[in-house]
Amino acid sequence: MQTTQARHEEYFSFLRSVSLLRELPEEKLAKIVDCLEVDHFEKGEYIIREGEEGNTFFIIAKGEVIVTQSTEGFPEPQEINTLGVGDYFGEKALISEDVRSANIICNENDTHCLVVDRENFNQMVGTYEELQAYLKEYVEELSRSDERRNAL
Ligand code: WNU
Repeated sequence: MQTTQARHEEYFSFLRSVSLLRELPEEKLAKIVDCLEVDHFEKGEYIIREGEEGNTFFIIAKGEVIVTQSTEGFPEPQEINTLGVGDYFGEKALISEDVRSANIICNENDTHCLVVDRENFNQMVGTYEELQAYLKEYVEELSRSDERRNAL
């Protein structure tokens, strides 16, 4: 069995490699490792459904997901993005204080996501102005691209 210490080190160095978190001070990153949960998904499983309330932020540690969204003029949600290891999602509902704006569907068996709840996300982002500004800007950009493709 893997020790807690080994698990901690593994996720710590992984989170260091996530571009969004690269600049976070060591103690912050260590705190995130302490409070994150790991969720496993199989291909076809919905990790997030658009329109639902959401209180969690995800970082992909293994596998792949696709992003789909309901769009005017199409009977089925349209595929708009693919995310892999080191990518993250779910920040928009937390930052815009809105419901989930897209579906996230697991696209590979045994996909692992690191999950951070709202409280810890706010602690991670809130005390770090650059990160907050970056994410805010990004989320606004997502809203603009939603409008361009006539998301419902
Ligand atoms: C998109 N429009 C919308 C993605 C992930 C992170 C970044 C792109 Cl920084 P949520 C659904 C999630 C949403 C985003 C993610 O889906 N998403 C998008 C789009 O074009 N959402 N509205 N592309 S992948 C992605 C940039 O994370 O957060 O909580 O749940 O609304």
